[in-house]
Amino acid sequence: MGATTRTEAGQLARSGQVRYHDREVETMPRDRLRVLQLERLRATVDNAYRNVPLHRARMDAAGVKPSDIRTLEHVARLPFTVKTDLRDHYPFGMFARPVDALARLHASSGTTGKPTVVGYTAGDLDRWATLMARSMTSAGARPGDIVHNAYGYGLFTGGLGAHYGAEKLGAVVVPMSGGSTERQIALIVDFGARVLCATPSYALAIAEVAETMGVDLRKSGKLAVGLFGAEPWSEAMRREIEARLGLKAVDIYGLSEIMGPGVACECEHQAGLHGWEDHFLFEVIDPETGKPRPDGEAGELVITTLTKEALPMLRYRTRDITRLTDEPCACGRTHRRILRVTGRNDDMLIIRGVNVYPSQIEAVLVGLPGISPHYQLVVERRGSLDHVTIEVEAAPGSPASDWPETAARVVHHVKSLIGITTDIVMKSVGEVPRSQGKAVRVRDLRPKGP
Ligand code: DLL
Repeated sequence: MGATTRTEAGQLARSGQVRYHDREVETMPRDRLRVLQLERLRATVDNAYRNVPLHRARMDAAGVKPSDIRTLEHVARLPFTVKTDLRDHYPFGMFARPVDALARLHASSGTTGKPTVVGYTAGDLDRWATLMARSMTSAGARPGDIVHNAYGYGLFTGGLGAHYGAEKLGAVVVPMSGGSTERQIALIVDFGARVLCATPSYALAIAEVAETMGVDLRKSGKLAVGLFGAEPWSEAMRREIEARLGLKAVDIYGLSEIMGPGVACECEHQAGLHGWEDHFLFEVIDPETGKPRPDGEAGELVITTLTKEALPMLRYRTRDITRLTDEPCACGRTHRRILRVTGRNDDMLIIRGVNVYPSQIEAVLVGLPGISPHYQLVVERRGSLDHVTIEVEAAPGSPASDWPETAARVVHHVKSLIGITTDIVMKSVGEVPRSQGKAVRVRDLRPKGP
């Protein structure tokens, strides 16, 4: 990553080799960006304090008034907000605007209890579309491109988020949603899509189905750029998808509580995701103590919105584990980068004292001979210890007689690279469920509760 100096980055930026959606904002000197952030932070805190009883009560309890936020560092005086706050104030209790002043609602499906509901004013939607257009441009999409959007449409923010971003960019959107994979492939080829938007696991499923249909998407069709996100994925998976689809796979991050997709996105250098700091304030904290961690250290990402009207969020604990870097990027953008989100705090497995994220196991699996990168981890309690079984598919055409040797190789690699002992169950092609959206990577069979 980035041995580029600020001067080199600036020269590149001025040379016109890089395309920006809004060059002035994207390359704004950091001192000016911080002035803008502080002004917007103060307005956001004011909006939250005045209009959201929960934020007012929490700030009063902490003895903080909006006027106490005089520097960006003072953000650390504000109490955190967590996902259960949204559930506890279901459906509209955290909105800073009356519901009839809003233009749209989205919600998470919520496997347990109530869904989390988020709302947007027309202004919020416009800023979201602009940030998605900015993200798409940074990934390499251009006005006039055909954008095949396979993110799910509906309450999930992926579909409509990418849709309006592509329109704002001046691209031509194909609003596919997930599913009907064969039809998706036919349309990608027939319409000449240059940009594919999907979860990485669904992108891989598209590659696989295309191969079984005898369609080589690297040759037929015009795919050049993929914006993949909504779930953790590894560098190894990126290389696999790029090789099989013949495109540049770019990581895009976001969450509905903060906005949706487009909170951060990689540029064409694929070296971490620029967090759009004119609209969000990013912190990384120690998940145990809640104390801020310096740039470069891994921890939980905490985001404060700076321009949201309907749902201002103060120090939202994302549960996502990542690192921040303000090293200059070769593209000339000055917005700090979030390094790949390795996983969520909630998904972290502690196997005999070793902390493991599913994406780390994925990184080992992808590319090993004899298997396909379709997997699920089954976690069980054996006695007082947690145990992981990796269910992974054999590569198409690999004879069952080879499977024991393949499984032994997987066990060995996982042990030597991650340090945990696992069991492997080899599955035949198609046995591991394919995702059309976010893949289910873990089946947790451990007893619930204390
Ligand atoms: O997944 C928004 C989105 C849609 C992002 C399309 C990117 C592309 P939620 O359903 O609210 O929103 O889920 C948010 O998904 O807290 C992360 O745990 C995870 N996530 C999202 N993007 C990434 C990524 C959308 N690029 C949750 N890498 C977040 C790793 C991601 N995890």
